[in-house]
Amino acid sequence: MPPKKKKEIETPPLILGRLGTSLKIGIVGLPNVGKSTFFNVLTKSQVTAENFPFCTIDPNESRVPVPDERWEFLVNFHKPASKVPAFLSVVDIAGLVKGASEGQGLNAFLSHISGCDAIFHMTRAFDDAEVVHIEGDVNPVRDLEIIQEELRLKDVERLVKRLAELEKVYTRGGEKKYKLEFETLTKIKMLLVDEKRPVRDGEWGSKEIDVLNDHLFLTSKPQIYLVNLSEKDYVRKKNKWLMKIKTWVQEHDSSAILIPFSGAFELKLSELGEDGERESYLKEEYKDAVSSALNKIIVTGFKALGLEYFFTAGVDEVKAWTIKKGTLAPQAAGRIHSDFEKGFIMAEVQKFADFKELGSETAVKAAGKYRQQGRNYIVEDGDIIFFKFNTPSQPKK
Ligand SMILES: Nc1nc2c(ncn2[C@@H]2O[C@H](COP(=O)(O)OP(=O)(O)O)[C@@H](O)[C@H]2O)c(=O)[nH]1
Ligand SMILES: [Mg+2]
Repeated sequence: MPPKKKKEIETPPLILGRLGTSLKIGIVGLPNVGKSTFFNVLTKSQVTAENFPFCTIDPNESRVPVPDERWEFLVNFHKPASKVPAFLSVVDIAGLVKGASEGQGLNAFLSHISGCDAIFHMTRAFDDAEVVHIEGDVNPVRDLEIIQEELRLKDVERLVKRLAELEKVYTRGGEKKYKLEFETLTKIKMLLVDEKRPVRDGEWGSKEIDVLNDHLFLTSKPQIYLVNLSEKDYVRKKNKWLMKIKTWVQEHDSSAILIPFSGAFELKLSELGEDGERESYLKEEYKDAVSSALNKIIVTGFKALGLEYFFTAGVDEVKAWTIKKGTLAPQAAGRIHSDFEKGFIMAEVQKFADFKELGSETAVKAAGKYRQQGRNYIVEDGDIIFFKFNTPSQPKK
């Protein structure tokens, strides 16, 4: 058999951040803002609800199922033997204190953040005399500044060190190989050091993104701002800091999402039983006007990692397969098995909305909406896919 000709495949646009799909989001903030409480609630409520034994990776890291009505629908439809949702990996990072970037406090904080691909930046807007505030009083805007500055200083430290190394290489005639890195880092230096702004504020070409992805600066990581309110404030949707925090985020991270929540309220909900206790509490206490913010937080975190998923669905299994946004069909198939990618023939795709509306695969086919897609198809979030492939041992027909 002659070797198969490799067809040119379009490469998806470069994305800022780590490759692959095993990405994590870390909870970052000052001590005593409610990070561990939130982490435990997330882990507990989501994990015990579905009983996925493999969720807890270590005491500080957990895989939390990503809630999705489409997945629920498919599970209810097929009643499969095995059901696997998508997961968000969340890391509870110990509180960052002022001076951490200088090695005061623990540098481990920062290396843990380095290991994460996005950040839940948690800030405390609840008053509680019982809970000591590390800076003396509640002031979430100041706290945002403190964390932001520590992250920036850590980036500066790393940047300056690397630039010094590059300068040495330069004097030994290594200009060519390191030109792009040197120029990109010099540009970053202007931003980080001269303008005191985060890396995410820069505009980067695809070659520069290549360099950035070798360094993965802390201030280039997407952040979601979680504002921890008292139950009372969360319920009445009012808090004197909220507007100020919004303004700060607007000015410092304009495309970022801010989510108010209440650790105390979520904790209370998580302690209520599964069998309707939670629902009746919300109904009796709040006439269903208030609900948990956890689902929104998980989904937003997952998206911030640049991840999405497609489904495979049948009576054996309904499963969400996590991919990077912009993944081509053969690589998506490769998530299931490498043979699927090597022997890729086509992806048979149904849109979830069509499946739900029309009620069955047969109906989707009859409506002409069951599509056969080739190697250049970019998989979309929520696609229901059946891959056709040649197994390597099978002679090609
Ligand atoms: N009033 C109130 N206390 C909270 C809340 N979340 C956490 N705490 C308390 O604040 C303290 C520190 O919480 P923890 O989650 O360990 O904070 P971390 O240091 O950011 O991980 C504990 O005593 C918690 O019980 C909250 O939403 N409201
Ligand atoms: Mg903690």
